[in-house]
Parts: sequence; C-alpha cells; structure tokens
Amino acid sequence: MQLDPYFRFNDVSYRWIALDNWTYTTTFTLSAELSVKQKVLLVFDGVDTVGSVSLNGIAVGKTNNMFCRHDFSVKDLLKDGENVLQVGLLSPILYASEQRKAHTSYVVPPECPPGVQKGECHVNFIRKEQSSFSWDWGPSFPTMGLWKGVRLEAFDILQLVQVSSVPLYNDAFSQWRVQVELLIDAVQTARGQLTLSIPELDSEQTFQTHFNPGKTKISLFQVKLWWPNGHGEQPFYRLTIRGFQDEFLIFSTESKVRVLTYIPLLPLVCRYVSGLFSILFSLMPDLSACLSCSLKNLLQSAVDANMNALRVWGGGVYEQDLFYEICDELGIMVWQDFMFACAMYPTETDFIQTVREEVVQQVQRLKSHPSIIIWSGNNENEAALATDWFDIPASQRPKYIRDYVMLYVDNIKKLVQEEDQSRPFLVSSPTNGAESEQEGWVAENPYDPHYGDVHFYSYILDCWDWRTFPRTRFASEYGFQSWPSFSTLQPVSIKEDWSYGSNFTSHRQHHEDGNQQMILQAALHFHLPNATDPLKRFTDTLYITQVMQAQCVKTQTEFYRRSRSEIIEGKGHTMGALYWQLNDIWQAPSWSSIEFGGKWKMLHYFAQSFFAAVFPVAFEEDDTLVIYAISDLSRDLKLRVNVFSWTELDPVCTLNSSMLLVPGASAVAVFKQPIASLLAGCGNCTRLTCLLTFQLEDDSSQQGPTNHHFLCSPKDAQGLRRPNITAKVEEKKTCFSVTLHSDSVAPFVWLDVGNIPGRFSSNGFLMVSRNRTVDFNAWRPTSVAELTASLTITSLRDIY
Ligand code: BMA
Repeated sequence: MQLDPYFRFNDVSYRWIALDNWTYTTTFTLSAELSVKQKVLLVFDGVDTVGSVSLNGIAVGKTNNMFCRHDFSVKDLLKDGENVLQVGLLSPILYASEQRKAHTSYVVPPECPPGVQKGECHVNFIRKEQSSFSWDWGPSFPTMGLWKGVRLEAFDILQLVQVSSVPLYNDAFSQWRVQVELLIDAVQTARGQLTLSIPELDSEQTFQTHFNPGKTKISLFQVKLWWPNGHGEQPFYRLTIRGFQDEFLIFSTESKVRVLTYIPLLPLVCRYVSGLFSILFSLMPDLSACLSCSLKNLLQSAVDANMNALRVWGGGVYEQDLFYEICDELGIMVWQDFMFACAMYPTETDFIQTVREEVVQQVQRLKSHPSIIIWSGNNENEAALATDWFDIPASQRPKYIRDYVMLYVDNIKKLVQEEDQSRPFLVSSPTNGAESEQEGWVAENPYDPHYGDVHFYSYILDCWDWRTFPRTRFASEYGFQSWPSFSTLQPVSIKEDWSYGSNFTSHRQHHEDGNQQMILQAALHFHLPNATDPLKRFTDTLYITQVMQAQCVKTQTEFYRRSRSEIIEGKGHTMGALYWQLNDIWQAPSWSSIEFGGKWKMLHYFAQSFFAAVFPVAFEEDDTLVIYAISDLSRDLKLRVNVFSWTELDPVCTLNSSMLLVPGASAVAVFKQPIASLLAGCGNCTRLTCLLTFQLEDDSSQQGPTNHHFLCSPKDAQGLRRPNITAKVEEKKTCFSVTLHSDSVAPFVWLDVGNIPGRFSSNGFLMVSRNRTVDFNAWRPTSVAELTASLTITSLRDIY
C-alpha cells in the first residue's frame, strides 16, 4: 500500500489516525545558562489542538485552540540533567463530538458536512482549522500535533514578547506617523530607558520609562507610505528598539516598519482590487518539501497574474508570518478573515474566552503588516443565517441572531477595534456593511448588489452570458471548478482511475454534482472529447474543464471590471473582483487557478490578461458589439479590431477607432457597432465563420494584452480545423523558448510539459498567427531534450 496520504483513497483509509489519541514525548537537558534565569517559559507557538502538557510527569497546562500561542511558566519544574516533556493530544473528532453532546440546549448547525465531502462532524465546536474536517475542495485530514515551534524562553528582568507598529494619521500635522507598541513580560516592574531609532530617517528617540508587564505604546516617526502592487512602492524601514536599565542593555530588537496607505474598501473603494482568495497554504506543512520557496512561488504567481489582493479565508488558518512578510514585499493587499466559516458557533463562556484570546493574539501578531488592509469576522455566516441554510425554525431565529451578534460584534469586532484602530472591520462576507448593521447585523439579503460585497456562484446558467452576473459594488467571491492536469493527478492514482467516470474521479469531487456541472457548462459552448483511446479522452476532459473554467471566470471578471465606472439602475461601481480560489491543498477538482504543486491552470494564465492594468473587454448588448477600455492609468488610447475567419491566419479586415482619453482608474466605452453592420463591412464574414481580436494602442505601441471575442460558440464555428501545431524548443540564456507553428486559427492552445515544474510566459491562448514563441521558465534543471520529449500541445479542435 502507498503511504502517501494523498494517494487514491488514503484520506478515508487514514481516518483512524484522527480517531485516536496521540502523545508526543521528548527529552532535553537544561543548559547551565537557562537554569540560573529568574523566569523560564515553555512556549508553544501552536498546538493542534486539544492537548495536555506535562513536564517531568507534572501537568503544566491544557490547550484547546490551535490558533493560540501558549506559554507556561516552568522554572520550578525543570531539573538538572534530563527533562521529559509530554503533550497528550485528544482526537479532535471525538472532542468535537463530546462538546456537541454537552451542548444540549439547542443545536449549533451544521451538524455534519454533506456526505459527498466524506468528512467529520461538529467542527464548529473546536477551535481548529474548519476545513480540516473536509470541505467542498478538500479532504478530511483532522491533523493533530505541534504545528508550530516549541521552545524554552528564559530571562532575568524582562523580555519583549511582541513588537508591533501601526500607522496613525495625525490630522494636526497632516502626517502619517507610526505607533509602536511593545508587549513586555517582566519579572517585576523596572525603571529604565527606551531608545527607538530608524537609521534611514536619521531619527532616534529616547524615553525614560517604567517597564511594566503588558503594553507600552509610543507614537513617533513620520514615514513614507506603502502602496499595493501596481500603485506605488512598498518601502520599509528598519526600526531598532533597545531597552536599558542603569545603562545596561537589557534587550535589543530590530523590526521592519511599513506604513499602509489607508484604502477604505467598503462602502467606498478608491482603487480597484483585483485578485482572489487563497485557501490555507498547506494542509500539512511538513509535507511541503520547501515551505518557504513554495509559498514565495505561490504569492509571486499571484502578482505575476496582475493580482493585488488576496483573502485569507475564514475556513483555514491565520497564515504564518512569512506569508504576510512576502505580501508586504510584493504589495499584495490581504483581506484577513477570522477563522469562522459557513456555520453557527457556540457562545458558551469557555468558547468565547478562547476566541477572545485567539483574536487578541492574532491581531497583535499581524497588525504590523501593511499588507493587511481589512479584518473580517467570518465567511458567509451572516448569509447562512439570513438565507436560512440550516432550516432554523422561525421561533428560534432570534436566539441565533443574538449569538451571532454576541460573537462577531460584541466580542470580535470590539476586541479588534481596541487592538487596531488603523483598519476597517467587516463583520462578515458577504455583507451589506452599514446596511446590515442597521438591520441588526443580519440583513434580509446580504447578497444585495446595492450594498457591500457579494458572493455569486451559478454553475447551471450560461457563464458566457454577462446578464446573469450581479452588478455588485464589490465581487468578493465567484468562480467555477476545473480539474487539475494529468501530471498532478498521476502520482496519486493508478491506471484504473483515469477516466471521468471512475471511482477515483468521483471520490475526489467534494462538491455535489460538481463533475457533471463542469461537463454541462463546457457542453454549452464546446464539443466534448470523444477520443477512443481512454487515456486521451481523460486528459482531453481535464483540458476542457480548464478551458471552461478559464473562459467563465474571464467573462465574469470582465463584466466586473467594465462595471467600475457606471451605475445602471442603481447598481454598479464595481470596485473589486476576487475570484475563488488561488490554490489547492490536494490533487482534486476545485475552483483554484493553481494546482497542488504550483502548476498554473489555464485560468491563471487568463488572469494575467484579465487583471492587466490596461485591458480592452468586449460584450454584446442587443446584437451590438461594445468594447470598453479599462485602465488604471490615465492614457490616450485607440482601439484596433481585427476580424479573422476561422479558416485563415490573416485578418479579413481591420477597424480602428480614433484616439480617446481614458482617465486613470476607469472603464469607458470606446467602440459600439451593430454586429450585422460590422460583419457586412468585412468580406463574407458571418457570426459562424468569423471571430474578433482587439487591442488598445497609444501613438507608438500596443498597451496591455490582446483580447478576443467569439461571435458564436466554438462548437458551432464553421471552418475551425485541426491546426497541426508543431513546436521547437530552444535553450536561451535564462529560460527555454518554444516556437510554435500552426496551420490555422487555433483557440485555447495549451502547452504542457508534464511533471517538469515551471511556467510558460503565456498559455491557453488563441493562435491567429502562423508562428508564435513563448518562454518556459523551469523551476528545476532541465534540457531541450527533456522538454521536447515531455511537451504536448492541445487546442480546441484536437479533442474531437
Ligand atoms: C464559497 C467559499 C467556500 C467554498 C466556495 C465554493 O462560498 O466561502 O466555502 O469552498 O464557496 O463552494
């Protein structure tokens, strides 16, 4: 049997692990240096989840919240020589179920996840990553263990537990200033002196102070602002803090300070937010070969696809420090949820108490990161109540609403605002914001496009029809599933799994009817694969799901981006589009645009274009073709439209618009023509025989990517032929190039080099030229021979 937990059906085979209790034991010898210190703390940065800690056989404390850091004072329990540390961990499944049983007064739904998820019940009763009991894109792996660092910390007088800094705007001086906060643990109160310096600013400030246990706040330093990706720089300063007592240095620490530009997101958003959600980065961090490189790679992939925002979603975990550090550096704005998702939660004192501890600790840990632009209380819990996901009897509704307000408003919101005045707090997502508040925090319809943010999913309606999408103020979730590529699935499957109807294929699908929905959506516009070779048919099917997903999310995102500057029937000014979801935690179908392992799906390549700073989008309204120029920059732009026939690689005709000023941060119509008149002026073109490409230009060159518009579904296209694309791989200085030659117009040209990790400069494109060269950046050493042998090229006409 393969031991890999991700192999085939091992998620179910390994269920016993989380049904058992486990004990971690280690021994260590106390160093002479530590043994003489006045205070010694045993620190756990994270215990997952329900644990009892003992040292040398004596109980030192308990844990029941994986999001909390714990420290236990252990000076008196330590021995010279060998010490034995034990952490006993209870099964999270059994613990959750016990908690549920003890909660007899009323039900806290949902009791269990839908059957298709093959998950565990009552996850809302345990402060643990909510998706670890399964989700609609993830397996049930209720992990247990010490998921972060464990160490001894020792000191004589005091130690700094946390240094944080937040920006505050000083109205009197019209300046941004940094407020530095020190969290101190002290054996006793001590008088001393504190020196804070930022060498880059040539600035040093010294204070006489009392080092008390708890918080010390200091406001100082005028600094430069941090801007999101695409809008400016991400400068930082090195802040040195030194504490002295009687001239002796008692501590010294250095941290990075960045000052967030205040970007009010809701209800007014002044800059467009484009990007997506990330789910938790890794299910089992230890299984990622190189955690920091894959994390960096993942976030760089987001930036390279022109995203400037990510949401750390409430069903996962508060990410590790490195995640936010990289976001700070790359200019990625983070929408940070608190870890509550798609459920009601208990409000007993113990539960609220541990949540309060979690919230304070996490805000203190994270608030220095300028990348975090907003806190949000939960994922979809307002919507769950408002639209009655859990069939709560009307008579009991007030009780659930009271609990909801108590948890997110009276506790979490209040605590966050005490800890951090520099950022807005949203109670839920989606929400109507101030309107929800007026309606008692649970709006009648939290999905109302007139207010706040909206989540919108529809798998049945035709995703090529923009009329089906809500013209929302902020599209904070939308998306479509697709399958990952064969090279991602192959290592965790065997031959008998490689068909769309196999047990494996249905086992990995955790969203009800998901596999069927993908095929039906694809069939609206494409011929489905019909190869007689079963493996080809399977890989072609994976391909068509990716084509469908990429095209659906493209259409929807284009609709949101072009809706930024207009209000129609009271709706519009869409100021953000965050699609669901960035990455995967196993090899399975999901809404992600990046596969498990980091390979870009076709959608991610599409995002590179549809999130570009300058981009043209086309749509039809009453048989009229309308093209908008979307631009984050103020530019004089003109439009060039090329009309191609499906059979020819040279344009049938070309149309040019005159130059028009497109103001920065706007979307404006630059072209409008009835399709009939457009086609009449263009050879023998009909909707079935021709298609359009179009691009924006300034006086000298093309601005932004080329886009295209199909005048019919590709399955109805007349003249679409097999393109017989050939490729030549060559080695260049820093990458490889792949030069393609095509016999005819080819939509959705997909290059795949199997399990050679890396990325193409562009992929999934429409080929309307005989030759095209793309680059391949490999993430490990490879060769022309290996790439040539691995390369497969698929385009739409190759699958039927
Ligand atoms: C959203 C998310 C997740 C879910 C996704 C797809 O609502 O918040 O709960 O995975 O939809 O169903």
